[in-house]
Amino acid sequence: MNQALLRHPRFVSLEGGEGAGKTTAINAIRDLLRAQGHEVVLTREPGGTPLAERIRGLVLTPDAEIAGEPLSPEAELLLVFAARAQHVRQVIRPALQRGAFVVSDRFTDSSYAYQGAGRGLDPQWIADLEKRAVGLQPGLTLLLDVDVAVGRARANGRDLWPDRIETEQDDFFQRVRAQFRQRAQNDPQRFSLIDASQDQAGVAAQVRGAVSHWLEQERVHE
Ligand code: Z5A
Repeated sequence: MNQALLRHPRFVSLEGGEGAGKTTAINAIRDLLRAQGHEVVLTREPGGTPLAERIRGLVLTPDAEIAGEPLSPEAELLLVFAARAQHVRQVIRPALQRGAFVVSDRFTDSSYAYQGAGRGLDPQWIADLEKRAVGLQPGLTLLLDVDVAVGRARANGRDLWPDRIETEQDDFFQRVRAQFRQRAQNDPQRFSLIDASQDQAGVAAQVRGAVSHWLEQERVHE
């Protein structure tokens, strides 16, 4: 089995805590790339294929509503990777192979943050799954970083019931945020840190700037 981790130049991911504003950001990227004549595939995780969306339902539906038994952290990790294995093979790789850009609302960095730092699972296990089941990394990851309380207040402002993960306490989300920031610091070539405390127009402007800069750099290296 091929265990190499390929970083693809037309694959972009968005990461961050809840309420960071990924929806605004993803639309800004789509508009920018389409204006330059590119095919753009927008997708999300967990999910992105019919089967992976069903797995998303298992991961995010509150325990009591699914089977009345708690989902263990280990099962949660394997479910998000099962969804990702499908997503990569059914959607992401075929799109990249035909020359499209793929923009994903979350990817493997979320597993390091939520299942690794949040749930306390061994990051080496996640790294093994990433190599064996995924084999692909984004060329650019935009980390939308915002204070946990601000992001949660924005998310709670919507008229939606919290999902299984959103019912966690603040210390869980502080560990998630710290892990995202650490990963961005460790890999400045792939990550672009976006100050998501600004208003939506300000966040969209930063996102467009980061993507344009990255496209310029890619052209230089072509
Ligand atoms: N998860 C995992 O555990 N492991 C994994 O490997 C993966 C995921 C891939 C689903 O993700 C959950 O899956 C997620 C991690 C876990 N759980 N949590 N928590 P999701 O992306 O579907 O869920 P989310 O991150 O919670 O989405 P979100 O709250 O919708 O965040 P967002 O997409 O970044 O926010 P938004 O929809 O763009 O905006 C939220 C609200 O804030 C909305 O009312 C906006 O109008 C408002 N907003 C947005 N930006 C601003 C600004 N700049 N100012 C003011 N108000 C704003």
